[in-house]
Parts: sequence; C-alpha cells; structure tokens
Amino acid sequence: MTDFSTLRTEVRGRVGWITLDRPEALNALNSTLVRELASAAAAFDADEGIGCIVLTGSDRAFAAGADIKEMETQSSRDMAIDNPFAPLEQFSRVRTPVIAAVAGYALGGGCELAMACDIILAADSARFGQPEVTLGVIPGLGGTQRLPRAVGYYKAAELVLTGRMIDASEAERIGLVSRVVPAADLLTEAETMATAIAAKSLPVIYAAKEALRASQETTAAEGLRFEKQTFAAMFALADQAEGMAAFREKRSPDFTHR
Ligand code: DAK
Repeated sequence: MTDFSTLRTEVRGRVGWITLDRPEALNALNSTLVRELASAAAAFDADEGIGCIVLTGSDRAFAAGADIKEMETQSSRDMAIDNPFAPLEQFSRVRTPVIAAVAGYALGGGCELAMACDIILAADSARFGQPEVTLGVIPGLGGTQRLPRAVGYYKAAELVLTGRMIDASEAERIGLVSRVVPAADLLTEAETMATAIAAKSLPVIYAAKEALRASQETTAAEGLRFEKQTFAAMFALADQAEGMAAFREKRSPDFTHR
C-alpha cells in the first residue's frame, strides 16, 4: 500500500488496520487525512484477503472532528461544491465490515466517522459528542441522521442541540457503542472481534453488511424484501454448503469465500 502522511496501515492475518496519525491535531480530519483514509479503505476493500477492517486512533483521540483551522476560512461554496469531505462518503460505502476502535475523543466529524463504521468498540477513556453548534455550524457527516437512528430522536436531539460530550458508559447505555473495554485492552479486543468476522465467508459477510445497511436506508418493507432475496442468493455459494455440512459433521467450517 502507498505511504500515507496522516495514517498508518497494517495487515495482520485477514484484518486490515488503519490508524489515524495526526497527533499534533488530535487526529482532526483535514482534507489530506480524509483522502488518505478513503484510499486506504478502498485498497483493503478491493483485497479478497481482507475480511474486516479496524479503524483506530491514539490513546488521546480517535478524531477530534473536522480540522477547524483548515475549515475556518472556507466558504459556503467551498463546502457545497468542492466538499472536502466527499471521500468519507466513499469510506462509508465499503463492502468490508469496519470496526471503529475508539479511545479518547470522538467529536463532531470524529463521532460521525465512528458512526460510518459498522461496530463501535470503545475504551473506557472514550468521549463522544457532536459539538458543532458551539462552532456555529451543524453536523455535516451524518450526525443528524445516523445518531437518531442509533440512539433515538430525543437523545440525539439533546446531544446535537447542546453539544454535550458523553463518556463511554453513557455511549454504551444509549446504544451508540457495542461494548466498553479497559483502554489497555482496546486493540486486543478489536483484533479478536475482527478476526472472528474475517474468518467467515467473505461473500456472506458482504451480504450481511449490505442487508444491515438496507435497514438504515430503506423502508422496513423494502429491507425485508432485500433480505429475503439476499438470503436465497446465499444458497448459490459453496460456503453455504460447507457451513451446513460442517455443522452436521460436528467440525469447524473451512470457508473458501466462494
Ligand atoms: N481541528 C483542528 N485542531 C484541533 C482540533 C480540531 N477539531 N481539535 C484539537 N485540535 C488541536 C488543538 O488546536 C491543539 O493544537 P495546538 O493549539 O497545540 O496547536 C491540539 O489539537 C490539542 O488540543 P487541545 O490543546 O485543545 O487539547 P485539550 O485536551 O485541551 O482539549 C478537545 C481537547 C478535543 C476537548 C479540544 O481540542 C476541542 O474541543 N477540540 C475541538 C472539538 C470540536 O469542536 N470538534 C468538532 C469540529 S466541527 C462537512 C462535514 C462535517 C464537518 C464539516 C463539514 N461537510 C460535508 C462539508 C464536521 C465538522 C466538525 O467536526
């Protein structure tokens, strides 16, 4: 993979790791980072040897939001036409499951970046929030859409309208994160979860993610139709036959991703 200036990548087994690395700005999302993140994720997504991606930051910050210093001088036209955050829309559409392993601050665009992933695993040091209104703007990367779907309208409204930061245990209680772990265990826990996902059949995992995404983007009736058709399509896979034979024969399945 290419050398990046704002992040590091690594492959361990079938898991692709992306570590945001702008410590001087608490991993604030500037245009270079956003471009590099989309490019790194697209490269993992195109690689059949990768079955899960883990996105993480540092102990102090997953990402403290969009880069305010870069954004400050931009115009309404820059945002609407040039849209420096467009690569994050590509990131949110990768087929491969993405686990956000969050320690420290995940604020504004950083919280929205975590919500663009499929699973959010939080260290007990994690802090989430949508503080945009305190800067005179509103969330622009999904905070007004994904947060209400994740935690319900009234809790999301409180967080977006006040800009209040919440800690990891509150984030778990309201359903934003799937699990809170001691900070020292975050990456090990993320690796265990990612390795379990990556061991499954790749086309099955892609299909499961696509159907889950449909639940967020379509009506329930359309989503149920999509699920039924996708479920039937799984019976064309060698891995469906292997998974069920392995159950009958009381052994672990040997998936070939076919
Ligand atoms: N941008 C730029 N630099 C940042 C930053 C940010 N978001 N957050 C922190 N930094 C920098 C600080 O300026 C400081 O740099 P120096 O002063 O040392 O040069 C360094 O990181 C360390 O930060 P602090 O000294 O402030 O550290 P503290 O521990 O005291 O405080 C903090 C940590 C996270 C509470 C604080 O830094 C903070 O409040 N940061 C800002 C958080 C924030 O408001 N985030 C939301 C940004 S708005 C769009 C879509 C989406 C968006 C925009 C457009 N379109 C589709 C067009 C998204 C908008 C946002 O995310």
